[in-house]
Amino acid sequence: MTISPTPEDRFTFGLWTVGWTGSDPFGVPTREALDPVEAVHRIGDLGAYGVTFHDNDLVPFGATVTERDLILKNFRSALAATGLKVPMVTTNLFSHPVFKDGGFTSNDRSIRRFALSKVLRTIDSAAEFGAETFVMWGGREGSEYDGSKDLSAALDRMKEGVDTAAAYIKEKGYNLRIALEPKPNEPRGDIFLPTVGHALAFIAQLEHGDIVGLNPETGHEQMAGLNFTHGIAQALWAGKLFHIDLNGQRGIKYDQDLVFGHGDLTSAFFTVDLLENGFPNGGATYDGPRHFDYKPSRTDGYDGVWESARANMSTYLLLKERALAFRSDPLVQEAMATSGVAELGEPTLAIGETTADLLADTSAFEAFDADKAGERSFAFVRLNQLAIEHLLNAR
Ligand SMILES: [Mn+2]
Repeated sequence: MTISPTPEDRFTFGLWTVGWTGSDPFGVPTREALDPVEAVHRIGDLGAYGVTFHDNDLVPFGATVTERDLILKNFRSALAATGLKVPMVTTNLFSHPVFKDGGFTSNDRSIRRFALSKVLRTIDSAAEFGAETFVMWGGREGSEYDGSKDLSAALDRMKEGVDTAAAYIKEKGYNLRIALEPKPNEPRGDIFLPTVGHALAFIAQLEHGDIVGLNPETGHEQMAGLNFTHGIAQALWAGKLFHIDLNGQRGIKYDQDLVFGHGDLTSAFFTVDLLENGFPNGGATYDGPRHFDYKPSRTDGYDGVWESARANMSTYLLLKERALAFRSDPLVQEAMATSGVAELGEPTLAIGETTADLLADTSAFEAFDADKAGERSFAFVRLNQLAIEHLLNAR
């Protein structure tokens, strides 16, 4: 079964995804470079809603003003012809050798000033394209050797960089929010703000944290052995899921950037279940673009590039259909009730109940039969098997 996406599904792709030519630390590119104009037309034909980019995906590092203007003119024409939107823009602070020790946290102050200036210029560009999210992935912000960095100063400089960018957005009156993208390692041995949790704690320390949130990526959490669905759930709960990067990853290893669902499929099912159905007992929901940050395998030619772009969207829609069927199945609803899923939505204390009231409630303690309560079967395995059977379209 193939499901065809439409722009209403709000699927978006980075230019660097379908445009990845296959170069890796061990080999040269396996595909010719892709013109951004062709990329826009191709993903538009496949039913995508929008396209995203790093500044240098579009305008090469060091391009002249004339070159820049021509590239932007052609790109705008492609957007106009296809109707594709640009919901997110980001800055490349990692490819050029100048960023080998980071942008915001390089030990070299002149490089930090260059990086910050590059970010502010990209923010202007993002606003011109009508983007609502400005992603910051600090891939080079980190270290290999703990003695090479004053870690407190590095966090101060990271805070300075993000707060300065956020203050600039406010000063200009742009309709933009910043989304930090955590990653545990690669390319640096250890990257600062390695997980969703670290980033949320960092945002709480910012002066302009109100417009700073998260852009969690499936593979980045899974590289650290963490549960991606739990990560986006906590970001949602904190009101900080500003954007999302969907892809596939098979366990704790290098960043694979596989097609969404081609890694941990059960996890992908519950990710889509959360994004589409929300929390069982209500709460914050996500209504932003479904952005794919993947790499078409370097084993494949351009046939495989377009097949993989289509596969991301098709897999998402299949999982969406399966997740809707899962939640609407009366048997699943009964199993969820048996498992106490709704019960967790009830506050532990009654409305207006004090700690004194709780301590005075003998039924909660003195008369509470812990041994009996300990005998309850939560029947989580049955509930999960129902999820698996729905995932397999066996129900
Ligand atoms: Mn990745």
